[in-house]
Amino acid sequence: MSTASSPYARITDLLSNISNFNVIDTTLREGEQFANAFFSTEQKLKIAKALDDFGVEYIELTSPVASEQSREDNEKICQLGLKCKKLAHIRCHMDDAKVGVETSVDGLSVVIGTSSYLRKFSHGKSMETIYQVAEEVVTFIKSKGKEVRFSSEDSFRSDLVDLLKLYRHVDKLGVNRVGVADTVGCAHPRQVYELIRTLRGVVNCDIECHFHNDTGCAVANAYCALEAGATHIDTCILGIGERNGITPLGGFTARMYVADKAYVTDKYNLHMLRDIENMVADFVEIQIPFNNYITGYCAFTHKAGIHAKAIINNPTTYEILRPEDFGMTRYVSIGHRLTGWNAVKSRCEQLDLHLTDAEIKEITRKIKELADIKPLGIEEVDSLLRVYHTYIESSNYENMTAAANAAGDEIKQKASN
Ligand code: HCA
Ligand code: CU
Repeated sequence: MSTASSPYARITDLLSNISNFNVIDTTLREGEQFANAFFSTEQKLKIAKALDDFGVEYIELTSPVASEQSREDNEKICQLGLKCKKLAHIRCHMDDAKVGVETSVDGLSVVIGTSSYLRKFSHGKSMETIYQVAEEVVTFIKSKGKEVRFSSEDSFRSDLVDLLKLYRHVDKLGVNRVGVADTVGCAHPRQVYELIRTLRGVVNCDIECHFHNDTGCAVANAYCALEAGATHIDTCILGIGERNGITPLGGFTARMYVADKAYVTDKYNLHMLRDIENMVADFVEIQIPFNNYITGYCAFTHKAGIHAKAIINNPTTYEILRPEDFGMTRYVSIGHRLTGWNAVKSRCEQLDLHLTDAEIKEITRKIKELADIKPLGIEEVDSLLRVYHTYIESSNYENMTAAANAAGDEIKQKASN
């Protein structure tokens, strides 16, 4: 039976852009809205360069009308000769557009609030006024030959009919992209899928999505948006941004790598991720969270005995991401009460200590006994194994239990000195 006619054949998802998407990293715009961010010119240049080397397709910069320094910094970034496209974020306002088109960016990311909250409590404009301003601003930017994206802030709390009408209108005016923004982080994947799929049927242009992470859905929402036909995803390094931020570049990369490893490893320089994150963490004075995707200190640490055993036999058993692909290394933690003798055996092999399985089981018993009082660091475990090995070799002890106990005593003694 041919694959095509097999009832089990994978159904080609015509809408999905899982293997065909662009990243718009907005660390230099949304990220600047993070509580601790105050990037110097030098820092901005370093971030822009690193993102370009990593391979993102676009970087978004702060509005040139935000401040004189912001405008100057944008110019400096544009002069770096980066491969990625540079965008500046502006309000949907002719004053901003007039300044924006005079700068060196490739395009302008225009945004206006469309939810009733924003229309009432922020800019106070009716939907009719929004249509008019949008038309004026988009037409003007296009006439100046710049790429233009039109986005609606708080899209998920906006009236669907109003929203689709507005997007269709700007699409007809020739925008390069429309943007959907979950400004308050309220959306969940199914909602995202439905809105983007509907929008895909309404506009011909590309679709950009921007997800805040207030309820922990920012990566999943980005993925679902691509499945439904979105083309561009906004990210920030470490997910920094307003409040608790947006889709993190690292987490998004992890998700997409699992979906299409060849595509993602080919397109992005994944080994750079850790350095980029460390750099930004340093600039904004935060620590990399322990549970950070890919680069969190325990992202590739395996602990429980049964996990460790399987990981040693075949890492794929408990690893969906290959640490080597990200320049990371795997670590099997053994100095604790959940340890197992297979992991201890593997460590002995690494240390070139020849012990029988029975001897290893005995020292594993000792590790568990010691670790019931306090977990042991890897150096302590290593020295316990070495001492035990010497004792076994010397045959000074009547049996392996006595050797293990003596080795344990020696390690305890060392620790208390
Ligand atoms: C903001 C607005 C924004 C804009 C997103 C976009 C949002 O915080 O100033 O331009 O698509 O989350 O709505 O970041
Ligand atoms: Cu935002």
